[in-house]
Amino acid sequence: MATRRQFIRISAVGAGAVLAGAAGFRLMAPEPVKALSGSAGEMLRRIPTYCEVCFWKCAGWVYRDDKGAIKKIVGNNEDLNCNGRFCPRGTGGIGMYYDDDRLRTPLIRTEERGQQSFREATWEEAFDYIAEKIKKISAEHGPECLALFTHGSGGKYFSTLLRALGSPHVAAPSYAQCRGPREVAFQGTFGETIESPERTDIRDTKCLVLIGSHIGENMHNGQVQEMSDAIDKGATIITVDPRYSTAAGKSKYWLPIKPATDLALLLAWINVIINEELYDKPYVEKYTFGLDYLREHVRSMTPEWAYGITTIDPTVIRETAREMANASPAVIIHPGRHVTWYGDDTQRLRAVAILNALLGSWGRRGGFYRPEIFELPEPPHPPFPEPKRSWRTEFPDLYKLADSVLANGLCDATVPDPSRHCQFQGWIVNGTNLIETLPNQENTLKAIQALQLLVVIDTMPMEITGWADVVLPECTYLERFDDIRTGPHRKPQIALRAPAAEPMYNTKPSFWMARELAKRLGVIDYFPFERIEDQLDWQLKQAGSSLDEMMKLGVKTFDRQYEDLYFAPGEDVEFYTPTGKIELYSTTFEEAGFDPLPKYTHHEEPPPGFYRLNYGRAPMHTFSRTSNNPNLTDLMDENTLWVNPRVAKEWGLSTGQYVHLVNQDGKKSEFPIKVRVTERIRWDSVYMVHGFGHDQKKLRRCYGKGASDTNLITKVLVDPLMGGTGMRGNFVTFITDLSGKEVAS
Ligand SMILES: Nc1nc2c(c(=O)[nH]1)N[C@H]1C(S)=C(S)[C@@H](COP(=O)(O)OP(=O)(O)OC[C@H]3O[C@@H](n4cnc5c(=O)[nH]c(N)nc54)[C@H](O)[C@@H]3O)O[C@H]1N2
Ligand SMILES: Nc1nc2c(c(=O)[nH]1)N[C@H]1C(S)=C(S)[C@@H](COP(=O)(O)OP(=O)(O)OC[C@H]3O[C@@H](n4cnc5c(=O)[nH]c(N)nc54)[C@H](O)[C@@H]3O)O[C@H]1N2
Ligand code: SF4
Ligand SMILES: [Mo]
Repeated sequence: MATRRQFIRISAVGAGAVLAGAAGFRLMAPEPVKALSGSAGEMLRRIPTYCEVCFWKCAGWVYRDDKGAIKKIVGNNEDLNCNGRFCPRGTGGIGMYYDDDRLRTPLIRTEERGQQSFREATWEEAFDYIAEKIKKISAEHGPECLALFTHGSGGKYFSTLLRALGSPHVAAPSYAQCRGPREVAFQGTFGETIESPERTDIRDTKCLVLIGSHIGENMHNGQVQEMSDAIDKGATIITVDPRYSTAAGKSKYWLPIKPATDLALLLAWINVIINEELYDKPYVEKYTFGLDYLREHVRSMTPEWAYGITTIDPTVIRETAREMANASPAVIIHPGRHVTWYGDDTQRLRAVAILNALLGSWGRRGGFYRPEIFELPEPPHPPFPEPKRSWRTEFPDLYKLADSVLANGLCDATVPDPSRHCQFQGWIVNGTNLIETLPNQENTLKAIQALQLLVVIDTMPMEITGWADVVLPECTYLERFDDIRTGPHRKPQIALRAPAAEPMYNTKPSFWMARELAKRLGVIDYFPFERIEDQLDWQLKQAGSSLDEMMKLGVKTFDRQYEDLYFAPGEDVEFYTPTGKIELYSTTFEEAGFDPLPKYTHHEEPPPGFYRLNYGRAPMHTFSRTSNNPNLTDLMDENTLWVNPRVAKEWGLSTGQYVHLVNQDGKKSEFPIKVRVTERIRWDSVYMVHGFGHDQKKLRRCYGKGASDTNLITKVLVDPLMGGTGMRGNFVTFITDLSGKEVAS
């Protein structure tokens, strides 16, 4: 675009999209047909899938009737991620297919007399447009100036496309906006990462410590089930959270910590465990490096010291430390998942890792097991060209411990800066609503304005699509094949996703889109199979299965190939760290110029009259991807603002009343939010569920419902070790005087 991009509400587009039978698309016969009685006695057939409503990827069966209508979706009993049970979001996933606000046909941005709008386009037009722009960018700036942002299954194929073109820049928000710090911290300590699903052996644990990890609202399926089983078997749950979460309600101890002070609590626990000699001595002696340094480091970090910082009673700190030690080694100090909070997150998670190491839980039953993953061969293709530059070239001294591309890093490297040689020119965005996902929306928009090309592949007209030059409508996960799921677990397992219906409207799967672009860009060799079915069949046959077999089974479990699930007594274990030991003292961190032992640093506190903005998950929604889902909006259609009664009294707020919020930088919420007065949140914070407050009118069910936390996250506390974006350093206050027209509902 020569001119500045205008945000386009997709409602401007006529509704004349074609309902096309996609050429070349063939539904696999669901063989053998598992018959099941429908409500009117009709026969239903089942097709295997794995869920795309969140990234736990539970495997299940989709049932459709004789006329091809999708009726329901249930868990696959053999699946290790879900054990036959879907969560409410997964069950409601059918709503993604039936949502009549879905994207229907490719769109291209056009401009007439200064007014931009989308015009409906054919797939050929859309691909030609994109290919021409990509060729131009590659010729003028190098292919490295192309970036892919992706979250979800189809990203795999666009990643192949980008790497074939010569760009290494593939980023997922699930790293720098989510679990990156924990992976870096555990890698530095144990030489291995946690990954997803987490290797936590919750089902056999005797003590589970949750630090800002709210399993129960965080509905990651297998974990929730295992936690409930552990509780039934008498496990102690200790929850550290400024909010009385669902998990806190199931806990023996709830520690309502002052936000941003967790590192002090962790260090005090380490202090108690070392001083009272509660650690697993043979384990620590055999497997770890640096106990003496650690002992010296935490010497003054007593529970009394931590009390002054965290507001947690020293007696409780000692008691909970002893609870953990009593359960050792069947204890888990949970590494958490969305851990980008205050910018010292990697160090906080180092303390978590150290605590687990002292208690001997890594590699032990009821602690952390050794997962195995099924290695499925990739389809043969030429080697990827060696990129000449990477984002690292532009930021050589920053984020040295980052082991993945940073989504925010790519965004920063797109904002024009005369001191940089390489500036990103083209973005492909697949399955991530960057406007709501990356903190500091102003920065995201600055980057977007500097692009020559923005392609968005999505199923819904989300905020990000409004900024695209080309929108490519993907069919939902219920209408397509995708890569075989191979995630890590107690046993290696694979799962198939097959289409249960033909793509609605003029929508297509990512595999097909990426391949069509590859044809036009001269890199078709990287996509040796024309049809994804044939690729999957080839891959499965290499592994001793086949597409036919997987259509019948849905999931297939294999025997473990390598080590046992847990360390054998006295086993010699080589850890993938520089010392070959579990590093209580991290030589990797030291080498990179960072603290080898975690230090507590004080974080800014809310100014008078302001409250820390805290946010999290609701059991029936996933970020913004479900907020328009008809089945799930029935369960929850807006978020609320949790306010402590003391604060409510001071401000004269009552439950049900709408307020606006304004943050420390004067940024105001776009839509008002309903107050919920509750003791379940500390007086220094307010809380809301992430994923609401959409400003795309075409999202008819969720437009203007509730507030967006991202709107108010203008301050970002970046982790100097790996670039994670801490988002919990924002403070808000209330605007109670609403002019009636602002209230959305
Ligand atoms: N303010 C704030 N920011 C956050 C968080 C927070 O809690 N608060 N959480 C952070 C965390 S932990 C994470 S993991 C990230 C998650 O960030 P994202 O993964 O970006 O999450 P969503 O907002 O759900 O965006 C998913 C997008 O994918 C689209 N989509 C759904 N299904 C498909 C499909 O089959 N194909 C395609 N092509 N698109 C599809 C949806 O319509 C939506 O636009 O956000 C991070 N950012
Ligand atoms: N239903 C549902 N489940 C999901 C998702 C979803 O969208 N919906 N998303 C999935 C994804 S990608 C992720 S990453 C996970 C995220 O889930 P989690 O990692 O469990 O955590 P958050 O969503 O960040 O929840 C934050 C919790 O931390 C607390 N908290 C806030 N500040 C502090 C603090 O300073 N100290 C302490 N100790 N606690 C604090 C909050 O009160 C809240 O309870 O959930 C996964 N599961
Ligand atoms: S946890 Fe729920 S939403 Fe996530 S994959 Fe499993 S069933 Fe789907
Ligand atoms: Mo996440």
